[in-house]
Amino acid sequence: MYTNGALHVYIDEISPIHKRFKTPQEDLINEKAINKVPNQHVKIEADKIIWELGKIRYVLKISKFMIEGFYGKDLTIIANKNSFMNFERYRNKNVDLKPKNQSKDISKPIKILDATGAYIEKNGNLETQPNLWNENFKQFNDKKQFGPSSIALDFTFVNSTHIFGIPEHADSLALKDTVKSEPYRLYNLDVFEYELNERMALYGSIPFILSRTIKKFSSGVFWSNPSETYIDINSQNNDKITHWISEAGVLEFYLFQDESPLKIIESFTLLTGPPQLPPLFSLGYHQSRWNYNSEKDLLDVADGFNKYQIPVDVFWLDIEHTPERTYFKWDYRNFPTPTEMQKKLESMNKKLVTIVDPHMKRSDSYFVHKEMQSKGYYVKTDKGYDFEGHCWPGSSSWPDFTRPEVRDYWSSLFDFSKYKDSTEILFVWNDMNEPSVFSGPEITMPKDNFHGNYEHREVHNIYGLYMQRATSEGLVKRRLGGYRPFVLSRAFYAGVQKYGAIWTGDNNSKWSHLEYSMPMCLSIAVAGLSFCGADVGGFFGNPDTNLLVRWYQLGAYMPFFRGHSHIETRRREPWLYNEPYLSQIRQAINERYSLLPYWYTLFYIYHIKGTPIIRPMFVEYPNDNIAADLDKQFHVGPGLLVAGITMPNQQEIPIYLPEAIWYDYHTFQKINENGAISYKTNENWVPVFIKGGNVIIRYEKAKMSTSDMKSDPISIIIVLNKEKKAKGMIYLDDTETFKYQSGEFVYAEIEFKENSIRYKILNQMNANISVGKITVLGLDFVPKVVALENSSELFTLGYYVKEESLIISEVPAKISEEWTIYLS
Ligand code: NBV
Repeated sequence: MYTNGALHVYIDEISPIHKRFKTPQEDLINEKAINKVPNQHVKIEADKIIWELGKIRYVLKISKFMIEGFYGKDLTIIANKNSFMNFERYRNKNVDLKPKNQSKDISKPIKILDATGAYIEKNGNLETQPNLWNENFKQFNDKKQFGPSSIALDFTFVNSTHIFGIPEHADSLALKDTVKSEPYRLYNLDVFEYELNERMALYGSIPFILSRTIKKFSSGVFWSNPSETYIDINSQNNDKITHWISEAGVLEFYLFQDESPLKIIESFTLLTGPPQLPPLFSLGYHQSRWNYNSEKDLLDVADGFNKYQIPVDVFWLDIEHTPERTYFKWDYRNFPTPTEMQKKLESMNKKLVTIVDPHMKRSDSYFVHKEMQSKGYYVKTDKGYDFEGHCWPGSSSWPDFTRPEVRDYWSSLFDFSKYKDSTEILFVWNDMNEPSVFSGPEITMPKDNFHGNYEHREVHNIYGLYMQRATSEGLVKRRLGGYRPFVLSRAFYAGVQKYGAIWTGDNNSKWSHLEYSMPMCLSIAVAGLSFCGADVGGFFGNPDTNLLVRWYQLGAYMPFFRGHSHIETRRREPWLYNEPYLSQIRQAINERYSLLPYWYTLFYIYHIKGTPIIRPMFVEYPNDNIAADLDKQFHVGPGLLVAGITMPNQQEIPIYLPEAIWYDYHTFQKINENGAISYKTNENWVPVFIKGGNVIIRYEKAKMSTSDMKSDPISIIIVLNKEKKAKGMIYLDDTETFKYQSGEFVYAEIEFKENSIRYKILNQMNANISVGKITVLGLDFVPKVVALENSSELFTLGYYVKEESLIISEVPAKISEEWTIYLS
């Protein structure tokens, strides 16, 4: 048991015929975030082992192998209550099944030892049991060289109203019963034009479930297994019974119990983290398309953003920028001077992202292929040859990212000397890393391929994570450890928050896909990764202007904000649309840029505490039964509530505002109702509310990129709650290096109470950034004097009162100094 309240359970065969794959502890678990509880917290009784820490207790009943988790007196989670535990031991083909001294008469039942080690009676010819040692699927044959090796277990969430997690599925946030439908499947796949409202597998997998109970406390389970996994869900009485079945690997899981869902998300996020603190530019707007066709095309687009005064930080180049999809190289016919192109972008304070996929073209003139081939770094077939499959470049092979030496080699490819014409402003996008293999079963890698001694089936879901990790390490190494990386990945697994962002893949230009981008990213955020977004506008198809504008407005409130589209779609640069659409898109992006100080601070808190940035309603309001069902509105940090507009021409939308004081973020109007309300929409924005008790920090004016704004004054909006109090944080650093790790950052608390605003520094750095305008909403008196006190003097400030807000326009204070403002 760990001091964060988690119980780690790991079961393997004692002397197996083959060693099973167990994700190396150091690859998955942040040893620094956890400590084992000392021995005095562990008691051993006759048939029991008990672990106890504060309110959290786990009891293992040894003979039944059943673990009960208690929070105080309440039972919250039970492992193996239904005895679904299954551990198919490796066996030699036909040997265990051949009964000794038994009649050869196959019409009589015979006793056999099954793979779980139990004797069972069976009829028939056992040597021809179908699919155990060989399975055909369409034109594919899975050799299953090691035979069956599945594992299974049930977890019962006691008194649970809802369970959440196990992304990635294009489905509701709350998980559904699967009694009458397919189970949830976790198997990283490149799915063409995925359907909504489905439990089928998508690009990423995080085997983590969180339960919401009738009371406030909560429990969770992390099933640490990267092989194909199915989860069945059955609600019975007040419980949710989940049955987990994985095809291979060891039986390893972590149980969690804590006082709230938020705490469990934090524990899981740190356990498999910590989340990366991204460079600030990556929180800006990203403009992408498959493909910007040439240097000129890309630079024209960059100029367009300037000309039309639309902020953007990053331009993206998809597969067509390479010669025949050989990554780390440029198609010099269309991109003759990539370094010059990047210099121009740099002079505009912009960045570039290029795509680097895992399929390596098998061509003798491709240096990466030659090196990987000669070093033996590719995934192998069962015969020990390099696996060859078909993908974008034609015949391809795939690096075995599960091996540390292959990851080291891969990361060395990002060195400026190897990745020719890449510069310091170039960052990376890892697509197709499920991995997608056009010629493979289900468009992925055959399960009977080999990674060292392990079959691909054992490591499938973690392959993409290892690739993103190697890429991210490469970006750090190329600048000698000084600068933070940015890597977007399509495939993911538990722990992805350490390496970068993900997006929801190839969505469609439909209102329903805009709608599902919310539950999809929220579910991923519950499972530890907040840095998520969907292709704004939809990847396939052409959105009409109404849909595109609404998507920008919502996308601006998603952690990863990128417009992207398929090669066959019409161009979508914002200025290709008439007014008012162009202005509306600009306004949405401006809104994102003005809130960057708030976003960046949330990312810092996420980085140190694991607190999710986008939060489902049930996380913020664990006791509110209505909130538990909502997934089309969500919190960004504690202070903002955002609702997507998911249908065309909606004049009013239903919104649920839990008990609190709320203000409309755009108009600063107080909302005089609570509960389920119908809210009048505005064509210029989606509804955003500020919750009383919070402080929102922002820039008054958006500029053309994050770096153009990083020294600008920061305005403070204080929204009082019923007690006339509010609190918020601010975090600032140099936005791109690792110097914050040695203390070079400002972290401060802004608190309103007893009619004064106190700015208290928790960590200091010299930063010449001023405090901008201060707005206080919800004051119940008009002050006669407003005075500011800093370390040396006390002076009065000018202010005015407008409707219900007090505004102090000029505040002679700095973000890096302590000060207090008194209202009297
Ligand atoms: O590299 C091309 C696309 C990319 O634009 C998209 O974002 C990825 O999800 N890629 C998939 C491959 C082909 C998609 C049909």
